[in-house]
Amino acid sequence: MTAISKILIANRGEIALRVLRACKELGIATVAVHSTADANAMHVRLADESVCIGPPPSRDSYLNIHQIVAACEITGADAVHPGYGFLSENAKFADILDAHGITFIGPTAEHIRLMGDKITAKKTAVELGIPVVPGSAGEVLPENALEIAREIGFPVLIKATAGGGGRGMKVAKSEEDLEEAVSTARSEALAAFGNDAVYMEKYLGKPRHIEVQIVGDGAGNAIHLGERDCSLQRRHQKVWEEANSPALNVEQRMNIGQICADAMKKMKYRGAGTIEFLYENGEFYFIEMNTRLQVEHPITEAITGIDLVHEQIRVASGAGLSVTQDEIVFSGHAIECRINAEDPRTFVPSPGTITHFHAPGGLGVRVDSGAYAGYKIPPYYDSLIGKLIVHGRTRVECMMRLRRVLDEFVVDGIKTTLPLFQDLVSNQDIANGDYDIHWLEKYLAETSA
Ligand code: MV4
Repeated sequence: MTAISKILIANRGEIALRVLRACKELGIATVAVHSTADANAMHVRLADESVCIGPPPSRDSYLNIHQIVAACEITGADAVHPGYGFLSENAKFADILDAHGITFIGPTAEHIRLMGDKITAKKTAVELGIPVVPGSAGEVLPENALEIAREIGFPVLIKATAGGGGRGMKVAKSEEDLEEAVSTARSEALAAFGNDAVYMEKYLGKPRHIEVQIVGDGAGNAIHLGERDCSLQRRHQKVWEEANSPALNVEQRMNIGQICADAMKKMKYRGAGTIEFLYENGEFYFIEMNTRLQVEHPITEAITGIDLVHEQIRVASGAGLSVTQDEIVFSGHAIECRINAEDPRTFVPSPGTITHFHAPGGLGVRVDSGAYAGYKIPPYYDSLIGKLIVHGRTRVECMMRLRRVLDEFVVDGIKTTLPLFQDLVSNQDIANGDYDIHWLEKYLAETSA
């Protein structure tokens, strides 16, 4: 056991606040770090201490490892929670903290590296008994591409091994497209990640994106907390997420969950993680694993009653998980809407000052946000200003509650994605749970003026 008494939160916005709340409930002191642009942010005001770590650009502040380690030394923080994004999946950061005797609240650097390389991640998944998308055994070189593609069968998808989140992906519908798809994927991968290695998969045409939440204790015990359906995305940005997936029954949920938990036990995974699948015609196909807490974790918390940040802190300190798989009860349905400071149709960012702000309330409603009336959204960071999470005993109740809650939510002075959710909550396909990963982009194209 390495007791944790003070946590530095290496993040900003709603997730910094989210982590801070968990620390307070556990009686752990908190240190906020912030850029000069965030001096008036809620995460800074609510933390026990704060340290300014640099100018507005992320690379000079929230991504500046030297400044963050210095802030730990100055304040005597014995652990760092990285939130999501920024340094949350940076293995070098985990190594550096380790070298300084500071606990990284997350997986081992080795596991972050393993899953960061998508070819290695897929090989590991196969070894651990997780079903994967049929594809190349490893890296695909231009001279071997045609032979491998013929084996897999067209259409195929070329992906960057250093990629993830959709960057550097190219579809080849037939042999004629292949050479160009491979060469553009390689040059885009090189430009984006400094690594031109690519691999190949069977292209799935109309899948859903379903991901399984797991937590491991690092000593061979692990649990799953069911799945989330994150199919409603635009340009690889999730917009609306739900737990459970409208597409799965209890048996399917417990089956895929058990496969993931068993895999995490085998690798002695420590921390929270998400195993991402494409789901088509009743089959799951692993694509990637995220070795961090995800934005949409609150919908899992809503249906399980388990605080995932509490669990992360427990396992980082060696205290183990607070629950066994048998004790986890899945209850009802939850939906998250990401409230972005963006035009609700074009998604063009809309930074500026929030003039009025009123968050909805009532049974089954959670709002995670650092926004307030008078808050000036800086233009330097992502546009997520809050998350609305609604829970109901059934999906129908959840949707009815969401409709009510969206009418109550007031954010004035800037554009937000709230009007989009008012449209979606009244849509028949959404009501039926009848959507795949392409649904939202098609809907936006069809309904644009
Ligand atoms: C795929 C796919 C179809 N077939 N892989 C996009 C992001 C990255 N995490 C994986 N992605 C995809 N991989 C195969 N073999 C389609 C996508 C994809 C996608 C996946 C999840 C959510 C939204 C998406 C939007 C477009 C493409």
